[in-house]
Amino acid sequence: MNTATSQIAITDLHPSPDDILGDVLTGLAGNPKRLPSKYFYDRRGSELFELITRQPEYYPTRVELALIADTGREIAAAVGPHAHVVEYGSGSGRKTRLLLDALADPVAYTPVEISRSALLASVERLDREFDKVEVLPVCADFTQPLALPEPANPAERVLLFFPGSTLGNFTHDESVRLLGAMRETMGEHGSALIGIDLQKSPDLIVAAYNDAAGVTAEFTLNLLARLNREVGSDFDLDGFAHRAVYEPAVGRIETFLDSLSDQTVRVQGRPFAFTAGEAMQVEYSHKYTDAIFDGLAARAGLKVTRRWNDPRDWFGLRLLQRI
Ligand code: AVJ
Repeated sequence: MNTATSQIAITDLHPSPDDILGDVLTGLAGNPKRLPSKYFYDRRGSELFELITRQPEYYPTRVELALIADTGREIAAAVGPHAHVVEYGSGSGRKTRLLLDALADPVAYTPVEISRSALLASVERLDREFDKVEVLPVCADFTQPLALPEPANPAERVLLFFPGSTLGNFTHDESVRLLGAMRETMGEHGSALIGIDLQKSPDLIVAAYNDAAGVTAEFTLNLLARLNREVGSDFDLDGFAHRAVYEPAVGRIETFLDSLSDQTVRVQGRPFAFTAGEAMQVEYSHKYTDAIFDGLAARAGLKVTRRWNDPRDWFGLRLLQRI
């Protein structure tokens, strides 16, 4: 179904709304307690994430932007002309702009995003900047396979774009399911360009998730503020502390909110007891080696056909096709 908003039509695939209360109750009932990181991105959370990308310690965004700028010609040659570019999630648009500028005559651009407001905010500027690219936003859950809208000028191929190492927030099993959904959506001759944060010196990784200005800590704690508003919980934001550690054996950042005292949190009357020092797990950010990433791709029926890294091998872009 199409909903006209200014001049851009949104294809609304009616994703089932997030069951935020159910997810919170399930997560708090677990041992250890957990909260899903997908709920970080309310309005303030998205603002704080943008601020994180400007912290000196948070290298992924800067390095990936430079990598796309430096390898744009090679990416364009590998992808081929007349692509329908489909972006998973809608970011600030900076990476999209670089990619669309580099590609040979892209015919259409489709951001896929579960939040209608984030979707609209991301497309209006791009639509004005690229008058030869048809903008066809889709409101959908990108972890599921999806039917893409048909551009007015037929595309020769689909290019799925999943930057930011957002894949890293998913466990390996979840990633295989997501890559499998991408395989369905890309079609027989399609491909996917995925940004992955690479394993490197743990000090660099730990610093990126513990910036000196405390923006990441505020970002993590904002989850509690959001839940207090949206599910009627009574988390005391001064009663918890952000802690992000790198586990080299599994290759991931694990972020926790640690309870600073014995305390009881109520969610719509239901009590959840925290002991002093108890860690509630709130986010994973997986870091990859080629062996790990290629293995996930293979389990999803995909192969890596091109790889580009920045000069220090901090961050990579991978082009995937069906096996
Ligand atoms: C937006 C998911 C890629 O995991 O690096 C940044 C989110 N969390 N600092 C990441 C995040 C803490 C970010 N991603």
